[in-house]
Amino acid sequence: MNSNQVAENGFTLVELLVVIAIISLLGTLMITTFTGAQRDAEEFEAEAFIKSIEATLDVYRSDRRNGVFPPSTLEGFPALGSKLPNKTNLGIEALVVCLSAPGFDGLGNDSEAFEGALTNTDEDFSSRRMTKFGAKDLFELQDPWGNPYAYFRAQDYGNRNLQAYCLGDGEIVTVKPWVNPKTKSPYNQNGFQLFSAGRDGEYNTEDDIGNWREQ
Ligand SMILES: [Ca+2]
Ligand SMILES: [Ca+2]
Ligand SMILES: [Ca+2]
Repeated sequence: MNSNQVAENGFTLVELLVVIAIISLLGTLMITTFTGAQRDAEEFEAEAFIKSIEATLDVYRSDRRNGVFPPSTLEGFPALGSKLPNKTNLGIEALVVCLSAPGFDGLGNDSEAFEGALTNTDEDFSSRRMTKFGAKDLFELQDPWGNPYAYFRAQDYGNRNLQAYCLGDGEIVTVKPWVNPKTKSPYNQNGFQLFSAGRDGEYNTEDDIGNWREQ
């Protein structure tokens, strides 16, 4: 085979290998770009959701009937009746009860997203209906990966009884308020922490998404 024949026959073996290598590289790049975009979409969704709940909590606190952010425990809610709540998800359950109480309508345009995020991973109920959703479930709000958002009001940062959470798959794990490494104190001393366990489904790890700003 001389060089003229090669030109007439089109690709040599080396050229073919180069083409295959380029095609596989492009494929890898496309897959990487796609999974990267998906990750960003879910993280963006969690960030946006936390911001909308933050705004609602500000409305809740400024309502003269409340004056404070919702507690992160269900102690003292009369509608629980004689039935004691179980020990998991208490913070986010108290938040849902407060924001979906029949007398509070501060969710406005966000109520659809709020209702879409309702779940009950630990499958518990109150004696009487405590929310406007027509069920006695003690609901949580779930993140884009199916796990409850964790909620701690600043007054409850030191309360270890509020640290048990039930993941979407039923596993019970420990959740702690995030500590600012510079001040050694929990973030948001005058407010609350609301955060997602992030993509890894574990609380208090690097990929968590929360409502504090690194300083
Ligand atoms: Ca519970
Ligand atoms: Ca529950
Ligand atoms: Ca995490």
